[in-house]
Amino acid sequence: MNTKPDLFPAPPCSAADLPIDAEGRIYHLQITPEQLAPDILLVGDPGRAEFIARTFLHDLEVEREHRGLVTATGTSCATGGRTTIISPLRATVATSGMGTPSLEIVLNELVALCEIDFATRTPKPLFPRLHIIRVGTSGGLQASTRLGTSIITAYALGMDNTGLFYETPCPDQTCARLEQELAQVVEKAARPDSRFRGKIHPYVSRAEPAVVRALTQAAQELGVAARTGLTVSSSGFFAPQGRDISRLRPSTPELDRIFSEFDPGLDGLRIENMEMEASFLLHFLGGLGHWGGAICPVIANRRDNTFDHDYLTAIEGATKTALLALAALSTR
Ligand code: R1P
Repeated sequence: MNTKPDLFPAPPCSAADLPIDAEGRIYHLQITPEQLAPDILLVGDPGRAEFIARTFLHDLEVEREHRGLVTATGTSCATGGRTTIISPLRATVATSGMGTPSLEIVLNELVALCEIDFATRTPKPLFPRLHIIRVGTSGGLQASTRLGTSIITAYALGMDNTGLFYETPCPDQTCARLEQELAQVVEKAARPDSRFRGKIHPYVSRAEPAVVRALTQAAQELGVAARTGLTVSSSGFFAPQGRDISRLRPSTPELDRIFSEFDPGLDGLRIENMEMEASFLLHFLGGLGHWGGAICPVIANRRDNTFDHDYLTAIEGATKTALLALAALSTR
């Protein structure tokens, strides 16, 4: 893959812009370019990354932990499921941490490991396309969604502002239309006296359609309960997701209800879930020509106020689905 031939030759990245240690490892993830596989599972929780590495990968080439970020590369040979056995897939599992600020660090480093020649600190003329699927937890926004159902993201609505720092063209007309409509919805939802009314500007990103198809097919093959829909990525867990537990008033209350009632006008697709990372993942990867997707089981339903503390089975199902999808997408 070579996405930017017109920008060559590019100047080397400085040591301050791209910190690399004496062993040739990138600063936060502490792995070398050779230790990254182009097929990647990305999870928020470092414990989940360790669990996936232990349970689904063998012949580990590397397993690092630095600043709460776990990164491991190994081989996945079977997704389990009913009858589906896949041929060995070299895969990396990495942690994003919680929220887009941490994810922004991790994604930039994953892409740099893929695209930059660490010896010269300049872009490689050729590099493989990355396939990165987020396996996360989320809150369901539709009352009909049972706890444990995996939501496959078609579009993400970015209520964070991390994506606004990266210029990318709108991937399609749907993104452009939704951005306009959501700006009005969010402004209207703000308290009339809020000093922040009109200052929250959502951006909309699209999952790579081939990844959505691969995840949907994999879930069907494995018998994993899944729904496709839109995902709201919030800038926090409490007020940004409509929760009101502190003594400060939320500037924009009831965002969970407002998003659950919004009709995106997409053949019956609804806003299905809320989490904190899909927006930037899809925005950043889409702009670079890498492929991104997200599958996030619903562990709380915000419409009927239920919560499932025991969501490991749902995470296992989503992980197997993501690995099977990666195997189908892989250009090995
Ligand atoms: C909040 O509890 C965290 O859980 C969700 C949110 O996006 C946020 O990161 O995802 P993970 O379970 O992948 O961390």
